[in-house]
Amino acid sequence: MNNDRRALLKSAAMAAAGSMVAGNGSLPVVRADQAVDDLPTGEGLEWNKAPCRFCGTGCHVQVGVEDGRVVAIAGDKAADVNKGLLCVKGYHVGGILYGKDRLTKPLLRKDGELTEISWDEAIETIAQRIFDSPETFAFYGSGQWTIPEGFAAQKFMKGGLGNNHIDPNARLCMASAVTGFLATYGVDEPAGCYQDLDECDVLITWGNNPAEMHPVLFSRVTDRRSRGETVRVIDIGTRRTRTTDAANDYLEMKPHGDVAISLGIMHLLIANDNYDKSFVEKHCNFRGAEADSPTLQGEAISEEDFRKRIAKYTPEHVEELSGVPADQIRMLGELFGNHDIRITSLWCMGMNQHTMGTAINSLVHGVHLLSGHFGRPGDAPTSLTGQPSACGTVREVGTLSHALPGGRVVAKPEHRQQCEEYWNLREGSINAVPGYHTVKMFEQFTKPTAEGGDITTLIVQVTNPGQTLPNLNALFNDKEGLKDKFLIVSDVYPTASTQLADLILPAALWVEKNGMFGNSERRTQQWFKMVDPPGDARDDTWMTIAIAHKLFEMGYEGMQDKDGEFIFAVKDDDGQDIPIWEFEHYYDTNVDKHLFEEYRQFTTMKHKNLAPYDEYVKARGLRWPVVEQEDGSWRETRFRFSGFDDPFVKEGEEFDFYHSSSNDGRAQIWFHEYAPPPEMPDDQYPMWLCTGRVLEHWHTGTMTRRLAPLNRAMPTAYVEMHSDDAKAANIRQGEIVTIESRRGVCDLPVWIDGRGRPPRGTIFVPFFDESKLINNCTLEAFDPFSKQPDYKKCAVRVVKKTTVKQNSAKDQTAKDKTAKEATTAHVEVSS
Ligand SMILES: Nc1nc2c(c(=O)[nH]1)N[C@H]1C(S)=C(S)[C@@H](COP(=O)(O)OP(=O)(O)OC[C@H]3O[C@@H](n4cnc5c(=O)[nH]c(N)nc54)[C@H](O)[C@@H]3O)O[C@H]1N2
Ligand SMILES: Nc1nc2c(c(=O)[nH]1)N[C@H]1C(S)=C(S)[C@@H](COP(=O)(O)OP(=O)(O)OC[C@H]3O[C@@H](n4cnc5c(=O)[nH]c(N)nc54)[C@H](O)[C@@H]3O)O[C@H]1N2
Ligand code: SF4
Ligand SMILES: [Mo]
Repeated sequence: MNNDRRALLKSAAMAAAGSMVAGNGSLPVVRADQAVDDLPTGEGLEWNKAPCRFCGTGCHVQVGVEDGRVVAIAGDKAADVNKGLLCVKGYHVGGILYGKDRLTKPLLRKDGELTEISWDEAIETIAQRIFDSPETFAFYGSGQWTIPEGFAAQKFMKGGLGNNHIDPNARLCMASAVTGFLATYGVDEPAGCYQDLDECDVLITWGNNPAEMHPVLFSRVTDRRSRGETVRVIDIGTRRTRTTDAANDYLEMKPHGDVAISLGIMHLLIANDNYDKSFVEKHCNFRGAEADSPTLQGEAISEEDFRKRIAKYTPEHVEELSGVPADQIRMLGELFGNHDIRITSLWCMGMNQHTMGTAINSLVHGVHLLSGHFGRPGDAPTSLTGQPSACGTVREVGTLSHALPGGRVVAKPEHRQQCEEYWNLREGSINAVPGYHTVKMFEQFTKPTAEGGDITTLIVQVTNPGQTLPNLNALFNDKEGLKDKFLIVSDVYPTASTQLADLILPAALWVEKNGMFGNSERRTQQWFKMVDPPGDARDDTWMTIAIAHKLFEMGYEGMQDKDGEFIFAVKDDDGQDIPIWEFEHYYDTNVDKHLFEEYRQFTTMKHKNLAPYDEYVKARGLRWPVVEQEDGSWRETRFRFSGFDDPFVKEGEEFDFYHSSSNDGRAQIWFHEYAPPPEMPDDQYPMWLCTGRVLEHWHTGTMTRRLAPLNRAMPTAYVEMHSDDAKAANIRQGEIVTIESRRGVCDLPVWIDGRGRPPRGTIFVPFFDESKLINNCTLEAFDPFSKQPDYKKCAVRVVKKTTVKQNSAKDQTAKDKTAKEATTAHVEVSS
């Protein structure tokens, strides 16, 4: 590729960023093929495929590498997910490798100062702490782990240490989606796929904002309009967003209004007798929560009982609970009652970060089942994943504290036994008691040991809890000063988490290593290492294996299998160990491939069958279940449980919920009673606080804030406010105000009539800005089944800065920390 073309490609991406930030409703998508119609090689430039590092959409990019550096990014036209399109983050993804302050050396805190140490010392320090107290060690991981990274951590903890204290940030993200799927279908993950968006007549977004959070996916819908197709978008939310701008209808609800709305739709389907009787008779049961100690399975209830319970959710009652006018509820009821159209529902954090998360997920599935809007292309209840591999790594590999690979759980003896067999471990190696979920893990870590805080060493990989846990003052900042607690953080940049770390491990990032991700539509994707990591940065999988091997050398029994072999042993053709625990030899073989082939065995029990590694090398991802055909080729599945596409549906059946929790091939239509949010505005804290994201930044901004165009486009967090609320409090545009909750404070500039527009009584704050930690204020209350906390609603007050008084010493610490971080937050580099 000559320099002109490269410049053109780059300027197209810049222009894209520019046009994006100008906002005014334009869609955050540019076409790769407007910049490049082919991707020439030669002159040392080589292209290779990789999934984008960012969101769960799972776009594929083509990465151009020259002289050992990533120099260009293009959308991948061969990829079914994005067909050559990328959003601004995707176009700039290559630049994330080149921030000036990449971590390049292990750093140990000695007398308060971070000091460079060797990898040997780092690995030894960690292994010794684990050796001394294996049961008080915990692993906090990520939906941004690659599949092999998660699998290695899982095997190390649950297989090697017999310790189930491993949980990922996806607990904060997808846990309620998982419990919703389990409660409804007996097995996790969506039945439909992205093709539903090409075929639906109506798209309902339930409190999510795909125009900014899944931009390329959302453009599949808006593009249809520009082709002259009709698709009606109905946005239900607690604030107006860019998705609202693209919607035909906007239904503004109160927090938890979604529960009432879904009950209201089901009420109408029954009352108007236009639910899908044949689908329900053949394929569904009714389910309700037990009166005492409810479980995820619940209990069977009769249709009659369901009708009685739902009777009170009339459109008028739903209006009272949700704030959405009764007529709009009737409109939704009529749409779902119409079997001639196809309806797809999408949701994400609004429904998952919810203390009724399991309930609302089940209810929306129930709306689709009861109305029969299920399992035909375009008719789908679809939970979107946020992170690039929350599905592939967390849900499928099972890196949650209660889970084992392939849909197994630690509590079931036969599941433990199967894993012990696949891993060739001694019987009884795997602990039957679930470990700590995320909130509990950090509670136990930040509580003094003498007071029962029984997690003393915590390793964090590919996540930034110092910024993203709820109620940071309690769950993270309390670690300060606890001498016997040891925090290890593996990251690529200095972060809010490395601030309190005792040991920092520099990690390889994205195409600096081999990897695999699994996206929102069950699609498993693979990429190869393309460039070297900077300095001494190393792969996260290598770190886990090196710690395991150190323990093996120290004689820790769990690191040997039944035959005395190292649990991560890889042999060469002569049966000799390849010393993959030594980084010089880590790429002597493809460790990812070994781990993936081992993992693949686990996936058939729940019919999440994966193909051999080499099939993913060839493809732009394959959607499981992937089964081998008679001719030896591998076939993916688009529509699960539907007889026309799913190979596991019984011959001749139209639908088959083959992992039904009632063991009869049926899905469960749940009834749950509406309940209000756990904390509501009152006299003292009169406003709702909602938190979330913006298009330009990825979560805590560690990567995107180091990309000059993105950082310039969105340089600071802010608080979105309604102009009448601002007027009433005499607050001006841009003025700095203090947000106070019962848990902490955060100072932010005010944005009136900004990109998102909350109604009166609600404010919204994005959490990407390390210098403005809104999670000082958020609530850690969680759903009883999923243990996922609710970041979407709590009670706050907005105080003009001049009148604020410090109300506790802890708030002062938090503010000091914030001030300190401000100096590291605005690192700008050019990509
Ligand atoms: N640009 C960008 N894209 C991303 C990410 C990113 O950081 N940046 N992160 C990715 C990840 S991990 C995730 S999880 C997704 C998140 O994607 P989304 O869920 O789409 O986005 P959020 O901004 O977290 O959600 C904010 C919305 O929650 C809704 N909400 C508030 N209360 C309620 C309620 O009671 N019920 C319902 N139903 N809705 C409510 C509000 O309407 C509000 O607009 O984005 C993914 N994509
Ligand atoms: N207020 C509020 N808080 C929230 C949410 C919300 O809606 N509101 N949403 C929650 C949700 S849904 C999510 S998913 C979480 C996300 O929360 P986090 O996962 O904590 O946020 P990230 O910024 O994605 O953190 C990833 C970290 O990994 C580093 N990193 C990147 N690549 C690598 C790698 O290859 N190896 C290693 N070792 N490190 C790497 C990045 O620099 C970054 O520091 O936030 C949760 N917190
Ligand atoms: S939509 Fe998501 S996966 Fe696609 S380019 Fe944008 S950030 Fe990457
Ligand atoms: Mo997430």
